Amino acid sequence: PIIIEDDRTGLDTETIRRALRDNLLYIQGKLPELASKNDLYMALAYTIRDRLLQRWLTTQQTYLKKDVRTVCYLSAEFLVGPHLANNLINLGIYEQVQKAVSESGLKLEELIAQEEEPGLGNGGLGRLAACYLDSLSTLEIPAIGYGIRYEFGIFDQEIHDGWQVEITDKWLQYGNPWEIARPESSVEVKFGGYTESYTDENGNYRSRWIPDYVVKGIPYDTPILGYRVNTANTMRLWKSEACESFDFGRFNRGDYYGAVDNKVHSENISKVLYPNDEPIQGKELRLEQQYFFVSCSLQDLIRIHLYENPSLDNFHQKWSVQLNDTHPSVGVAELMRLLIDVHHFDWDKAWFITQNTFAYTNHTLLPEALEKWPLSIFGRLFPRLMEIIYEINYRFLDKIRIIYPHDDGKMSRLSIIDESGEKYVRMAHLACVGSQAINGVAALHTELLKKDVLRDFYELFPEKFSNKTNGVTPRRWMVSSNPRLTFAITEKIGENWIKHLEDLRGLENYVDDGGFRDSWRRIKYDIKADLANYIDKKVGIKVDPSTLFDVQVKRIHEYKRQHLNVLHIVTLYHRLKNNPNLDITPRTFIFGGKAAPGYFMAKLIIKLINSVAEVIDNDPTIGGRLKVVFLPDYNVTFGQRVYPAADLSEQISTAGKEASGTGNMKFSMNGSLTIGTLDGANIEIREEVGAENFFLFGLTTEEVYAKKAAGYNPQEYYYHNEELRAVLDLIGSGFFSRGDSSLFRPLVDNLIYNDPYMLLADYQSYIDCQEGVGWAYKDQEHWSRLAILNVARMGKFSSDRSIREYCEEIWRIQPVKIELPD
Ligand code: 26Q
Repeated sequence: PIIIEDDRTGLDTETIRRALRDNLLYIQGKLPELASKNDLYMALAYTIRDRLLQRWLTTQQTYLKKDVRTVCYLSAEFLVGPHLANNLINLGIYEQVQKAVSESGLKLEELIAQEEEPGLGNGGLGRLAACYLDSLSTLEIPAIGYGIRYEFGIFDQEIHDGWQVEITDKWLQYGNPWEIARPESSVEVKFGGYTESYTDENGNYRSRWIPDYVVKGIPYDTPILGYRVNTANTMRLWKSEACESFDFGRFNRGDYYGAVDNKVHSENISKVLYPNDEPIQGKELRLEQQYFFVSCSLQDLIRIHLYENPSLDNFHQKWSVQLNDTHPSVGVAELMRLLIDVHHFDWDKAWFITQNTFAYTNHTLLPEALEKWPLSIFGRLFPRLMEIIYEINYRFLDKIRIIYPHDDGKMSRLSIIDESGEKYVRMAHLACVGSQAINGVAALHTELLKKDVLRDFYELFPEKFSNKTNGVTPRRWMVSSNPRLTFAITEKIGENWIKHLEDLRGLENYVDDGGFRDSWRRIKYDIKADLANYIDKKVGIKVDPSTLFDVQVKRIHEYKRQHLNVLHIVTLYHRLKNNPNLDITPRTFIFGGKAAPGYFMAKLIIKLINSVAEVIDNDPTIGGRLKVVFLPDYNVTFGQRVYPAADLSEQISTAGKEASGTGNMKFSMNGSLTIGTLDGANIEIREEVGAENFFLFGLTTEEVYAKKAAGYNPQEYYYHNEELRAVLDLIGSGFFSRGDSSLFRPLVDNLIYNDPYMLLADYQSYIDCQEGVGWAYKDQEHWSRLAILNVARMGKFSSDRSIREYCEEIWRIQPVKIELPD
């Protein structure tokens, strides 16, 4: 019998070929001869989406039928990256599609490159949420990710004359084939106005919120398919719209602009992602964004819950809601409001449900990066939530008074309201009080939380605290981004490691295999050559793939110390100028990263990198031994290109400042070695790969604290270290800025006179360590061994491991198998 597969679900090459032609004609409206690359991409994307839909709908139906316990991940950011390649890999149809596409005269890789990535996040925190969605689906855990469908994501970065220029990210301009709008599930969110109390028909006192305006939230759903399973969970992002497109009351009164104003403001809420990766003071719209998506999401959960359950009494038994940092922590007050005002629970029962529903992940140690909102703004936007927060705080402090009698310091330190000056709502305190679990994102980070930032809360409820070291998904960060390495590994140890990353251990058996090391090196070289071509195309700089590729890609921040890397580069340059025949290991320094648009020092660091790059590139005495490249517009797509091509990964933050870092894991998984401080997850990476396979330098957290306490004076280093002084003076003199000695003055002066991130204290240790790196690289056989061992020992850093820990220790949720109907 001839079996003809369905055009929407069939996975063989012939069916996919037919489906592609069909979608090109009927969705894009194009004949093959006139189709653009983007038309073909869209046709392919729809072809793949069709193949996700059956799995997605079956998954959702199974969840409903079985009434499962579900985790709900609330995050203001989801930096998912391009979908196409990952969906092909997870479906297991990459080769079939490759063949099917070839008849269009294009390569699959070109179509994959056509996809515009959704930049709905700033950096680590948003990307972590995306890795977690991948692992949740792969582990067959019932889950839903809720966030904001920003019309404009993180800005595109251009470099003009060495400076960062921000360009609007128009990711939706050609349409988004991966999402489905669900206007029938819209919800309404209140803002402003006032509260009043009333007596209901049963004689109960109640409060109600009479808002100033109401905004509509429309959900847009994207399927997140797991690796080689049928589970496809949902990422549900909310778009804001005005409730009525015109306010006819106002319109008829002749207030045309007033009528349109409301519409404009409502639509602004989901308009743009704030491009800051730390809180910004008092930006009202940001707070509206947070409440908007949290209220939409909780109302949505309640609606789903009541579809299957007679009441909300068991809400906490069916849902575990994870707060990705404090950005959604207003949810604690909002769930209380919904339970009390809308569903008529009494306080104690509502509080019990709320506390048992939420869990909170902290992602920062910088005290200045703890989110707080002026009471004046908070109370005006959410008058009813303000009352509820006061009540939560009142009852909380009542207990504290009993535990710590006469300790006013304790009371004011723990209070949800900061009353030390202008009054603020402390979002981390609200999250801690309203959650059943609190976690940090790396072992050191969690320890420091307990000792420092959240110390009083730890003393109060130690049982709530635990560590959940971050992880990243090997599907995107190895299989999809590094197919050559994936093939080489799988050839030796099979493909189980893709779902069980600990199995990479099996590679240790091949470190002594010279042939394997040889092919390992060849693969790395080829990938570096590809990157070299890309660099030439993008910025017109020729780099040599046989040089050591020394890479630092991440947001630009003083605590991440990209400028310490620059000090090393200038040191080498200075040495070569003094001694042109010096034997050094030729290096290519590659930087990438965006600066928050208002962060002057970060932008100056970008300018410095580009200025140093230009001078070195034009200096014939260097003869290509040093190259510096700043690649504009670092994003997920570029990350996938650069991690596999790196020899050396720069993880050089001041100890105690980087909560975890996740780029550190992506590099190491792709066979690059790390130079790093004892900070965040670096510590655990070093523990896993072995001290002898990690380039360690710098002060420890304790030493940083001790030095600060003893009165750190960077000038001592400046005056006592001749080479350091020469380097700083060179930068300060205008040598890299066409003689303009004022350009980098703020940066240099800040280091000499202030140096909050202790670059000068770590300088010599870093330089010496880098010298060791240079020597080690000269012994290629040795280097290859270290690289292979790094990959072999990265099992711990799969986000699958992180998610298993969350499931077992925080969410108490188990996998649910999804069976497709035949
Ligand atoms: C908050 C309020 C107002 C405006 C912006 C923000 C905001 C937005 C983004 C605050 C912080 C962020 C992002 C923080 C972040 O990315 N943190 C990183 O999280 C990673 C995942 O846990 C860690 O690996 C990094 O160490 C940490 O810096």
